[in-house]
Amino acid sequence: MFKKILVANRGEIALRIQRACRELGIKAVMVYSEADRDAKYVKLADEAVCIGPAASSASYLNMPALISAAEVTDAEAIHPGYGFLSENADFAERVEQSGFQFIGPTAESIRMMGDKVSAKQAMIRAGVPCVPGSDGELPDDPVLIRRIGRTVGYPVIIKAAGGGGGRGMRVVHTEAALINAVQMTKAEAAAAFGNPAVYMEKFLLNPRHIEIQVLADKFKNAVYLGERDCSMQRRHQKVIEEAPAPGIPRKLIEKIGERCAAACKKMGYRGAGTFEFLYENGEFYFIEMNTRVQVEHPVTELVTGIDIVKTQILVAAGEKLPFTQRQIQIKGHAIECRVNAEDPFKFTPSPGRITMWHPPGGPGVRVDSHIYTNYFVPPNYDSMVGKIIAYGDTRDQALARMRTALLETVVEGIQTNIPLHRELMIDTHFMTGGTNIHYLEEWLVQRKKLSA
Ligand code: MV4
Repeated sequence: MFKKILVANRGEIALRIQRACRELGIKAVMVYSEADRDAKYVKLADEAVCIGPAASSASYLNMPALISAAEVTDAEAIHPGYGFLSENADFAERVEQSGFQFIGPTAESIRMMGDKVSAKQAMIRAGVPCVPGSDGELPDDPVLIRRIGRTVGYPVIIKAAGGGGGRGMRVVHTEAALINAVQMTKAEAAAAFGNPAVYMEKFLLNPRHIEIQVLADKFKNAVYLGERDCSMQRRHQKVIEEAPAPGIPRKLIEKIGERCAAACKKMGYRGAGTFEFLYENGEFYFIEMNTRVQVEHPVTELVTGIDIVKTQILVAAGEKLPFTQRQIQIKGHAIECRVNAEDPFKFTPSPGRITMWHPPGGPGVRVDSHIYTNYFVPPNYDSMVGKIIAYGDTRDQALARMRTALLETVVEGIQTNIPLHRELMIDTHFMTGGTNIHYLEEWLVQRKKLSA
């Protein structure tokens, strides 16, 4: 096992990884920018290294600074967390070439999944169901593009191979608009991602976003840890996640989960990963794979009892997965509310000093956050300052515990979206479960009209 790991991230996930290291008896080296000097996990650290100024480009995205920090502290491995360099294949490669273990998949896997065209082709080969479409990069010839459009059927969506997470996409409703839309998306993709390749898919009108968590080791063992429903999102930012997904037959989840685990084995995938699907009319359609630990991993941890971050570290160190598929059982229900430092109506960021913080507690309540009373939320980074996760035997119990947790929570000095969460936890449609990817944005439109 590693003796020392460098945590190449900030905020709640840096604290989460530090906690996993402590549990494993591993020393964690924390890195911080000048804006994060006073971070809780820096104060708590055995060792901490300043890697540069506040701007992410100069600190958390600064590969030489991170690798130097690992060198001077004698760390053996680097955990990238999520965001920043977590899905950067060049970083994974440089980490390994410098003699450190990258806690994540191989650079080759990251590269393959980072290119959405090659990711989809790998899934088709592995028998994972995908959205019907061009099944590869679109050709240049307009005649061929129109032919694909007719086969797929309108509406279609044009997506950039280098995109993902909602970046570089365009919906097309008619053949008349197709060629122009393809050219526009290609030009934007070339500028944004340095790769003009685009592909086509049938545009699904009212899907849910369901994702499957996987874990794999270096010996081609792979398991799935059930699913998460991440349909409650605004502008491609998830707001609430839960596990299991309400109303989806267990048998169907098992079938798709087995396919995901089989795909991992076939690809030689290792570490934690997430297969993202759209779910509509009882069918799953793969869209993308994430090769990192995700923000919403706690809901899966609570319903499986498996520590995903700890397992990431174990498998990176060359240990076998400590459980088989048969040993993984989904028990109870978990819901996560992301707490953002933002205006709960306008969604403008609200950084600044937290003058008071009372976290919630009690049975089935977990808080993953690095904030504290007198902590200053820097304006330089993502506005998420933590997560409140509620667990219960049933979804109704998890919801009841979440309502109590949100009622108990006090954050003063900055604005947060906690009032929004309080409203959503008593919304009848959300309470029923199974709302689609458009629900939250439609709900926000109605709320705005009612308040006017
Ligand atoms: C789609 C889609 C409908 N049909 N693909 C947006 C984020 C990126 N991961 C993929 N996205 C979508 N792809 C097809 N063929 C609708 C979306 C989409 C979406 C997906 C998941 C969660 C929220 C979303 C919000 C708007 C659109």
